[in-house]
Amino acid sequence: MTGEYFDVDTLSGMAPLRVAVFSLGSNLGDRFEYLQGATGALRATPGLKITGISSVYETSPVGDVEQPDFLNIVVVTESTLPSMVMLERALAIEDAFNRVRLVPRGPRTVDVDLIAVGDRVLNGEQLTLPHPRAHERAFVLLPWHEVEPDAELVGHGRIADLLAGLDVSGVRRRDDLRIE
Ligand code: PH2
Ligand code: MG
Ligand code: MG
Repeated sequence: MTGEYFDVDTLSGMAPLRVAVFSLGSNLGDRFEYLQGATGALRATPGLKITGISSVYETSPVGDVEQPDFLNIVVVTESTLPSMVMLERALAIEDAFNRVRLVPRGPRTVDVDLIAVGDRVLNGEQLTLPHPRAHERAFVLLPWHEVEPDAELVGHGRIADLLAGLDVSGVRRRDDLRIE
């Protein structure tokens, strides 16, 4: 057993209620429907309560892979679930929506990334918290900031301050779309 599976409060032994932040992205097929479906699957997760969903953003692809634009959203939740259980749920949702992994960081029907779980810091084999690239990704921070303007990304400070140093021109709000 690794430490990844144990994130109970060491003092009380109880599972703490924490804010867990997910970033969802799609750039293949019916992108909006994939985001809607994956959000519905998060909503149907026992022990996970959605407290906020960002607007939908049309975003230029970040990284070296040439690929179509993404739709991205951020879903903010509250949960007492261990982070690894949330990760496993995210991966199961990707599988359920026919995620295929042809190119690393390449096009996908739906990507469900666990960005942060409270102030948990973890460098596990399967899970790194917070997400190792979240602090430099406007397509994560801008939607997150819309839902939680005062949020902090543990180890990196306030997301508002992080955003001030980023180019956000590739992240465009789609006011014609809304995830339920
Ligand atoms: N995801 C990636 C790589 N690049 N670019 C945008 N705009 N949105 C994403 O969700 C995204 C990306 C790997 O997961
Ligand atoms: Mg990703
Ligand atoms: Mg991913």
